[in-house]
Amino acid sequence: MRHLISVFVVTATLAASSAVLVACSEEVFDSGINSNSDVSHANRLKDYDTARKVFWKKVYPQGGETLYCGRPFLPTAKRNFNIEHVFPMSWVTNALDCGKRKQCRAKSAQFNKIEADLHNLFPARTDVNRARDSFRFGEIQGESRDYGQDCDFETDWRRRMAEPRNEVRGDIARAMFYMADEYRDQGLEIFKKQAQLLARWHNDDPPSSGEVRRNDRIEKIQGNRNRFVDDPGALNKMIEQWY
Ligand SMILES: [Ca+2]
Repeated sequence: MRHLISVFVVTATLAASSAVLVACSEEVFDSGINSNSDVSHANRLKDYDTARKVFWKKVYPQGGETLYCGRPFLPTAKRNFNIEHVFPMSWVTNALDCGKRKQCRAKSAQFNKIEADLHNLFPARTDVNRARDSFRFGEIQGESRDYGQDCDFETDWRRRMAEPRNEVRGDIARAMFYMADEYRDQGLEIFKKQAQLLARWHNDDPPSSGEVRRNDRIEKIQGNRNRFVDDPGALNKMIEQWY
């Protein structure tokens, strides 16, 4: 009998201490992400492969719509869709001076981290993603609708420019400035003319509730937020300082 009791006590103690451990680690996670950027960096995804795996399942668990065309998709059906890096990866390889994308993946941990940042990733139609290429954003005369009548997206190959629909211009601006701000030390930047346009888009298209929910979900995964979604004024202040 005595033996049985001690086994029970040991088991109960173990169960209690692991419960405490779980509670503690959750608390550390929750309080760390808002107050300490070092802690948030510890949660960053290590590479794009890792990001791709969580992107559809955890950032868009109920499906959503593609960035440029606004085409709805269900969580189960993702044919013809892939993931767009709004801040182009070729701008990042240039800034880091690490060679082509493949070479950068092979030799730069920093590149891999930047490439995996979920705040910069959006669902896109594969063909439209390819068409955007690494063009800057701009406003293009006319409505040629080259990607279908239901897709308000235009490109200008000669001027290497892409024009997204009105509803996501602010979302795009905030993602672009998030990247330039977050990785400023690595040399990421937005040229003045592009920044002026994006600043206007940011103010014309303020953060929506969907954008805030996306921010929440990404915070749970990689531990940091796009602060411009929470505080649109902070972006205007930063732009005044930078340019
Ligand atoms: Ca919007």
